Amino acid sequence: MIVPDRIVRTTCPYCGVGCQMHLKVKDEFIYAVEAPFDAAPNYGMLCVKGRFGTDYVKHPGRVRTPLIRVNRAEGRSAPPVWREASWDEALDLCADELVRVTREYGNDAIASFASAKATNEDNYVFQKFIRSLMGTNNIDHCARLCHAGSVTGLQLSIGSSAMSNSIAEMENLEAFIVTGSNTTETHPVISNFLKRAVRQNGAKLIVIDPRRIDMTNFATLWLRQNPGSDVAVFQAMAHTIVKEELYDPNFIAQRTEGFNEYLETLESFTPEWAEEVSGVPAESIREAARIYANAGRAAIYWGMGISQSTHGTDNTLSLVNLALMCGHVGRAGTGLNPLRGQNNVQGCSDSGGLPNVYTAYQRVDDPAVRDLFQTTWGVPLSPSPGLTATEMCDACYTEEVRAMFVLGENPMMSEPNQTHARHALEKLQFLVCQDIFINETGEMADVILPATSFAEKDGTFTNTDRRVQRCRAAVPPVGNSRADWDILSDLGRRVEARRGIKLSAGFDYTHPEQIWEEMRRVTPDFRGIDYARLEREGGVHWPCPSFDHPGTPFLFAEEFPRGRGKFWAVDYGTESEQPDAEYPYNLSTGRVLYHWSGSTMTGRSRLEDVYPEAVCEISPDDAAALGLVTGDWVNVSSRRGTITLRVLMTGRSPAGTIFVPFHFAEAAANLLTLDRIDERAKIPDYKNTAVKIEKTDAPVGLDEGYSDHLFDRGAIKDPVQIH
Ligand SMILES: Nc1nc2c(c(=O)[nH]1)N[C@H]1C(S)=C(S)[C@@H](COP(=O)(O)OP(=O)(O)OC[C@H]3O[C@@H](n4cnc5c(=O)[nH]c(N)nc54)[C@H](O)[C@@H]3O)O[C@H]1N2
Ligand SMILES: Nc1nc2c(c(=O)[nH]1)N[C@H]1C(S)=C(S)[C@@H](COP(=O)(O)OP(=O)(O)OC[C@H]3O[C@@H](n4cnc5c(=O)[nH]c(N)nc54)[C@H](O)[C@@H]3O)O[C@H]1N2
Ligand code: SF4
Ligand SMILES: [Mo]
Repeated sequence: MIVPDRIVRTTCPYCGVGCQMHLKVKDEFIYAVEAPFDAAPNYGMLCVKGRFGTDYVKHPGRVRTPLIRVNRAEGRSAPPVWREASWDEALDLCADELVRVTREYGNDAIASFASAKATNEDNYVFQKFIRSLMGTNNIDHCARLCHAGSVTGLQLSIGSSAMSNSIAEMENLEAFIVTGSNTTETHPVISNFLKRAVRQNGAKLIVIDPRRIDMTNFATLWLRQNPGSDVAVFQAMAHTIVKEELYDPNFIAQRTEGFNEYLETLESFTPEWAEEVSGVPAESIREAARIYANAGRAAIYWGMGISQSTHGTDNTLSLVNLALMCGHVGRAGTGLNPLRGQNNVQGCSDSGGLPNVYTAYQRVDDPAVRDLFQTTWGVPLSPSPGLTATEMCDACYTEEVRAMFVLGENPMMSEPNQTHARHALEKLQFLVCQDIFINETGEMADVILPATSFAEKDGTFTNTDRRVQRCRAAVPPVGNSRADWDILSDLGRRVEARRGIKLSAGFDYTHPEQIWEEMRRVTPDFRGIDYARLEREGGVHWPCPSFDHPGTPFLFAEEFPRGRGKFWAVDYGTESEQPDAEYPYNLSTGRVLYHWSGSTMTGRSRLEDVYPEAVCEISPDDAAALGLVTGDWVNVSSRRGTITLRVLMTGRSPAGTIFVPFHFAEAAANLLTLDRIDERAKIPDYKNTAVKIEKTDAPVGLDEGYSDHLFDRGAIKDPVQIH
């Protein structure tokens, strides 16, 4: 029995649930991870990633010292040759190059990705660096590829995009919809609360998803719509609610606007019409509408199946319309809940990692707000919103952007149409990546700045229900790595010197708590949260304007940030790439339980042994038509590229649609996807790509049998059951 040297309470570095964990440390090594039973939000539960997936912290591949590329002349896509450098040399090079680019091409020639993996404090310092010293608002992060469709829809209709209700309310739900969220695999601990609501409290669950995901096993009703046909289903539900007068006239009168205009646009969206478009029987649509509308309290939870679409904004608006007409928002057990993905994607946005806003969504183009930040920091700031992540990629290609700073992200795995993204980044004059590993984007960089991981630094993360929680150092940094905020502060001081300026609140931080205190000063919504309170209470839900305020587990009790909730007319239509004679199948991409995004972290953990290889999930009918069985190798091709991987026959996939996780560099789904975007949200469509499938031979030199447990030849499997 090992006796730990210490047990450190911290927050999981993977998903937005924000599970509290105890890291058990012996000889500066995390040998076990457990969860406190008495602490929200997870009350003792952890999923496989939290419990077994944090060993990447000590992986030999961690970057231990700054690296400078020596074979620049060969181009960014040549395999990198690095030399080790001192912090002074690496940071001076970054400062020189970034300042040079602003002088030669203007401030907006700099673009940057903030990090949904780094802390609030890290991201605050980063956006302050970009805005105050680079003079541009060109900062964005993976939220653009994620909940941008949800955010845009929610902003238009209610003026706020955060999840409106808390995790704690989930167990007591009466009825709820889960749509476009494979909750069991992507928010596993939340899925347990949702399943408990069904099993223990008899809550009614409606799952609306083209794939037979695990949540369907708990559903009262499962609507299996054709991919991309959500608007038709939700509008037809609204049609039913209106025709059967199931709506809430008081809520509509007191809290909303535009209902009558909306009604006029709804006439043609009958359930029978929706059945033709979506394949969901009209009667099931009516039943779903009745369950949702008749419940005293009903909530909606959604994920990427709604947001990541060329009509992600419309998908969201049509969900919001349902909640507004039934009055299912603003009370416990109701709400509009986009489940946030990354551990700190909520926090990165809250800390100003977006092109149009400073902390807590205070707009850069609002003179009063800008004045506050100019006065605090002591430097003039740009009033024009910056480029979004997807626009940055194009701007690199057209050479409007010449230098890029990537903090803890991996666009070379996560952006759509990878070949285009590669060509774009190849054109940069200077690329710096600050990460704990050299990921696929780092391989193209000029400089790598080694950051410490979550287990080696202090700070705060904000989870999906807006709960600010502490991240605490448990083990010393590997090699010469430094905390993100510390590296960025050092760089900030060097750029100040080069520009001959000194900010009034500059970059002299010695502890993240000082950064949080500055954030608090400029952000009314955070004023009631400080480190001492987080120590006492474990976590606080923002908005929290003062120390005697309890925090806000559910939003919009009195009114919406935009005043009244607005009904929006939505049209059914799609810009998605549709299957045709040449590319007859639809490719849907997404996640599996055991891996994280580009698998930079999980691929360097024990989880890699469980799930070492990409799979192409295909329905047994499609497999039969193509003469395939589980374990066969196929080439999957779109108009943009080809990947080679093995087939897994499963009843999860609907006929005509295959599913490939985007985690694996050797069969990168984003070589196939298309960079066409939703015009309002600028989000790409990761769920619809036209592809063809051809049987092929096993790649030469493959280590035979290393992942046979995934591919039980010929079997029809449920991938959740793979161990
Ligand atoms: N294990 C693991 N967990 C993760 C992550 C990870 O990489 N690995 N990433 C995190 C991040 S960043 C995020 S954003 C979340 C994402 O969490 P999810 O949104 O749950 O993740 P996806 O795998 O993209 O699943 C999207 C769901 O949408 C469904 N879908 C596909 N097409 C359609 C459609 O047309 N309409 C509807 N309604 N549904 C559709 C898919 O069948 C799937 O069930 O997960 C987070 N959690
Ligand atoms: N085909 C397809 N593509 C997708 C999606 C999809 O569903 N399908 N989903 C999209 C979505 S929702 C998202 S959110 C994006 C995710 O895309 P990204 O955010 O680009 O992906 P990650 O792999 O999570 O990148 C996190 C990086 O942070 C590093 N890191 C971890 N901890 C730290 C730290 O403390 N400090 C620093 N500096 N670095 C750290 C990791 O090593 C890793 O390199 O992918 C998008 N792309
Ligand atoms: S559910 Fe999310 S936060 Fe909790 S242990 Fe799993 S990955 Fe970590
Ligand atoms: Mo995400």
